[in-house]
Amino acid sequence: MRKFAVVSGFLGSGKTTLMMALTDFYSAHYAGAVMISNDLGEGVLLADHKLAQLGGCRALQITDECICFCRDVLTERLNACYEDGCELVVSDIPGFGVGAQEHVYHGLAENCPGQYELAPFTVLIEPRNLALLREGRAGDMGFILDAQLREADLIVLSKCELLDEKARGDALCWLAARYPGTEQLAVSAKTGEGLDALCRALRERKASMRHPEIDYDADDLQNAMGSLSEYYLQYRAVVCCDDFDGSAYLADLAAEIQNSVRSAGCEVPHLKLLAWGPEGDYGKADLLGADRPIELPHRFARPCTDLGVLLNTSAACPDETLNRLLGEAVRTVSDRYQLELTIFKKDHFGLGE
Ligand SMILES: Nc1nc2c(ncn2[C@@H]2O[C@H](COP(=O)(O)OP(=O)(O)OP(=O)(O)O)[C@@H](O)[C@H]2O)c(=O)[nH]1
Ligand SMILES: [Mg+2]
Repeated sequence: MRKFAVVSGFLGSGKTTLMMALTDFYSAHYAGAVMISNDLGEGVLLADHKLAQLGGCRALQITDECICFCRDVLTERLNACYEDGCELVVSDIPGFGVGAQEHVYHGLAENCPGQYELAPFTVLIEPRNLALLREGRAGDMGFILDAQLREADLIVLSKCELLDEKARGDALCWLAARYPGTEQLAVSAKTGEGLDALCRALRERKASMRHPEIDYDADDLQNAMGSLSEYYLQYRAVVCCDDFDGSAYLADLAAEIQNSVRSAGCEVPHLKLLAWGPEGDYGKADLLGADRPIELPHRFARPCTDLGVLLNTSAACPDETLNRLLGEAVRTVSDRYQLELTIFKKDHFGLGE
């Protein structure tokens, strides 16, 4: 079996965390599975990919291009995975990820007929964004969330442990009525709930190969895309004292960034901070919006003196402003902890420019 699934969904909806849990579960209970992290940025090490590696997952990354537009690279990676004995490959898509049903699924079906079994096109939505969508309070994001869900064969209500049974049932009923022809599942990568049902859906079912009616030139989509900037920073931080708490540093840095982007009137749907020591100990902090609590999904087990750090984000903020704000925040908080920094790679650009 040469199964392939695209996992789409808004920034921060839980795609990477779910793909990690899914590849582990699938490999343990069914057959070999590999995840691909796909994002823009020339020759970079993606935070999502590094996280998957630190978590011990079978993982690959595709950078530089969206998998929508680099079919040769994608098929070369897929073929290598299947030749290596793998049965299922899952990949996310960068940015808002609208259009992969057409570009990736139909592109593969037309150009590589019979080579891959396309699994249901899977779209995640997290409880908070679903509530905003249902209440008509999602603003520009509402168009994107709706367009993503209209591409779906399988809608995954992610982070489902955050909802009680009744709220979960309501959410799934609403999704079923609003997006007819889709299947819905509630899944929590955190607790493992729903993972087996997701594995079975991907293994046993096929993509619908629908042609969703989406106006890719719609002003709402173009405006939202055009307002986004991408920022990437990779550095090494060294500290002389031996009681340095890497997780406290990441949490303080995330808080400093949150304050400065909020003051600048910008929004950061998802900013990832990942740091790791030479022995594989690691910490992660996520900023999921200017007004949401900072998440620390993984903490360092021990103090460390030498760490690699990755900062990746897509933010609704002009490129130069974001570059200045993030640079200042990294300097301010690193000075507070008396860290010596060596920058390895920095990349930033506005998607509308
Ligand atoms: N409570 C809860 N949090 C989760 C769950 N899955 C993911 N998260 C958290 O949600 C945040 C975003 O998760 P990611 O997996 O990085 O989201 P993503 O969709 O890959 O984000 P992008 O790469 O920016 O598009 C992280 O802080 C995760 O720890 C879950 O099942 N439950
Ligand atoms: Mg991700």
